Amino acid sequence: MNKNQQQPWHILGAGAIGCLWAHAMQQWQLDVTILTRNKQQHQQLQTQGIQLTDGKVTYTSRPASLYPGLGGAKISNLLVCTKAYATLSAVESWRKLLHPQANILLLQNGMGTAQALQTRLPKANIYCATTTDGAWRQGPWRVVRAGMGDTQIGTFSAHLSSHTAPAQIAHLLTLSAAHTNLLRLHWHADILTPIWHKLAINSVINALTAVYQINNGELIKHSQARPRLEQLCKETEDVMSRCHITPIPHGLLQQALRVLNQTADNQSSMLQDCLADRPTEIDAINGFIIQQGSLLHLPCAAHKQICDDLHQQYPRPS
Ligand code: KPL
Repeated sequence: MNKNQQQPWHILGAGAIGCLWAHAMQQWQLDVTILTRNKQQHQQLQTQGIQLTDGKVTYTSRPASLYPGLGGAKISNLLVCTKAYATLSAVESWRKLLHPQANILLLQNGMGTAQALQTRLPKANIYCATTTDGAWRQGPWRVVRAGMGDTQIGTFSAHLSSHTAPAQIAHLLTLSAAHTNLLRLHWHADILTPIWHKLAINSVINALTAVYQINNGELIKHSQARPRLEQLCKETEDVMSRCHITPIPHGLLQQALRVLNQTADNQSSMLQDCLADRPTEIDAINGFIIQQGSLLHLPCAAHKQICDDLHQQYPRPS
C-alpha cells in the first residue's frame, strides 16, 4: 500500500497504551490524530507533544489532535484504548465524524464493550486486540515503556472474515514486522480465545488484590485471599467451559500463580485504580463473568461476593 492509499488513523483514549501506539504510528509515518477530551487537553498536547521514555532515551512525537466540536475529516480507522467503562460515551462524542463502516480496533481489558458497540454501530467493522505490552503514564502526555510485549489482533464483527486482516490493519502488521522495536503486532484468527484467557486471569487476581490491598505476590500465601482465588478460578473455568472457550493450558489456577510470581512486587491495575479513587474495570471483568454465568444458570457466588466487597470498600457516587 503506498502512502496515497493510506487512510488516516484516529486514536481515542490516549493513556499509556494509546500514546505508545500514537508514537509508533508517527514513526511509521502514518497520518495519526489523537481525539482528546477537550480543548485544554488538545492544547496541552500541541504544546508539549507526547514524551515516551524507553530505557534511557526519551522520544518526543507530535501527532495531530482534535477535540469534540472542532470538526475534521471523517474517521475511517479508529483505535480505541479507553477503559472499558468509558468507551461507549467516548465513541458517542465522535459519532458525527465516525464513518458508519469505520474500522474500529478495540484494545482494552475486559469484555462486553465490543458487543455493546456493535449494537450501537451495526455497520462498523469491529476488531479486538489484547496486549502484553507494559507502559505506564508518568504524567499528562508522558509515558514510560515498562516492557516490550506482543499484541494479538483479530476480528470481532460477525459480518467479517476472521481469517484475514483488512488492508488497513494488514498494513500495520507489515510495518510492525519491519520495525519490531516499536510494537509487535500479530493477526489472530480466533481472537476471543486470548481475550478470554486474559480476562480469566484478571478476573481472579485484580479484585482480590484490591479488596485485601496486597501486592500480587502476597496473594499466593494469603490465608483468606488464597482460598477465594481458588474458588474464583473454578467459577471462571466453569463459565469458560460452558461458553466453549479453549481451556487455559495447565489450568487457570496454575496460570494465575505463574502471573502472580512473575509480577510479585506489582500492584494490580485495579488496586492502583482503587487507591487513586478512579473507577475500576470490575464490571467488564468480574461483571462480565457473572453475566455470562447467569445466562447459563451458573451462580458465580465467589465473583458476586468479590464485587460486593469491592463496592462496599470503595464506594463511588453513582
Ligand atoms: O493484568 C494484570 C493487571 O494488573 O491488570 C495482572 C495483575 C498482571 C493480572 O491480573
